Amino acid sequence: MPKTIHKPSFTDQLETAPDATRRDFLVKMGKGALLASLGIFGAGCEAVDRGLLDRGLMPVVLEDPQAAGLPKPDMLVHSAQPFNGEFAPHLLNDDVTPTERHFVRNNSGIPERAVNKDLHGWRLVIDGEVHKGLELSMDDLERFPQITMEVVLECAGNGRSLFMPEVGGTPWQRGAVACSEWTGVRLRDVLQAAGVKPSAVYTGNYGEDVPNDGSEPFSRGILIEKAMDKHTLIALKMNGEVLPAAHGFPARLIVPGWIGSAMQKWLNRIWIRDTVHDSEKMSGYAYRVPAYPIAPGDKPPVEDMRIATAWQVKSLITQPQASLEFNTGTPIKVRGHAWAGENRIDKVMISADFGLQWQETQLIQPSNKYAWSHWETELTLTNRGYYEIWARAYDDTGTAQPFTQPWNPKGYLGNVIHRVPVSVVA
Ligand SMILES: Nc1nc2c(c(=O)[nH]1)N[C@H]1C(S)=C(S)[C@@H](COP(=O)(O)O)O[C@H]1N2
Ligand SMILES: [Mo]
Repeated sequence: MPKTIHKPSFTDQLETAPDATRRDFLVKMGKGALLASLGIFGAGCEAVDRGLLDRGLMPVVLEDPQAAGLPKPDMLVHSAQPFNGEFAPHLLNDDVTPTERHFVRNNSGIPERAVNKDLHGWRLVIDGEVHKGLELSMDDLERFPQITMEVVLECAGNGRSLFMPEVGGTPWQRGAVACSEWTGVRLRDVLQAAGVKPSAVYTGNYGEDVPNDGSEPFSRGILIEKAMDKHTLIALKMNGEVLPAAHGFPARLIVPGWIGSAMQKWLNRIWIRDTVHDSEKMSGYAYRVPAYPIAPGDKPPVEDMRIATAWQVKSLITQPQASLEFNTGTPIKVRGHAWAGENRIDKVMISADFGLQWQETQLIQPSNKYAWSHWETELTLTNRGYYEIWARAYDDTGTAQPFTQPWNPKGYLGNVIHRVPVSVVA
């Protein structure tokens, strides 16, 4: 466990407040009075207003999604507390995903700081295996060169609802993926300013969100080589705007090609470690997959589990929308995206006859290796009936998407081909 930053939360004590939610309670008492009543600060509570909370105490975390502008319009909401929601594939047709169409995946509440866009007292701490520990303010970060990149961000559990037998966890369909434009500083530049010691192996990433059940805060890490890759960012902006509350204000990691959980939101500490990060979310079955293929439903021993890192080749059909009806002979525009973790997309094929015949689509190259590629084609169906449009992407290593979903206990890294049903009438 890290040393100073994650002390037990005073939010636990608030749970005992009679007949009031924590927010109501805070509003009624005022933050200062509340903290004083808990004996956290003495007479004065200016410490709160001066933003000293982050050093020893957890900030209050909001459980009210509306305060953070959630849910977004047309969102399929899986849970409100913590907030998790995605969009249907046909709503993800944009080349660059607008912020209001980016899925949201939270393990706990959204920090109040993020909702209030409050930078007071916020620092990004870099410590551990570095020559010089850093505590960077937003001004400090803004002085580093700023990089802008479109990057696919996809939850490791995207497609989980397609696993058979069923697995636990948020039942994501296909929409826990997006490709927005992220702006920020290279993590490498910041780590070089701190001076990474040769003993560095891994990062341990921390954020300001705290589970209210007393469990360990969500923390994951990445290999030091990935942290030093020039494409790995500490993002300060999304689609040209300051990070929205739900997406990690004031700073988050963007780790291109890797699963979304590597992209810590509400970032406030990067602990450089001389060992693989061993937080709860790096251990056991969390974000880990079997080292070898297993029979659906089997649970391999924990020592056979490996940390999930990069995504494999995948595609999404964003047009047409599922279950539309077309007339015979009318050309149907078929369109979508494809991406392949740290590899490039080579081609995307579609079939409308359950895989007997395939048609190559026109591929539009992405703006960079980590943005998604777009593809499109036209399909003409001359006979009435029920059809499924299948899309299958191939990457530049010759790997293609599977026709049936390889199984793992937590439903991670699902990349089975996308099938969109349509009917054709005379
Ligand atoms: N601090 C913090 N960072 C986090 C999470 C979280 O719960 N807390 N969720 C992670 C997971 S599992 C995913 S998939 C992405 C989702 O990012 P988004 O909500 O911006 O789409 O954020 C990651 N970063
Ligand atoms: Mo995730």
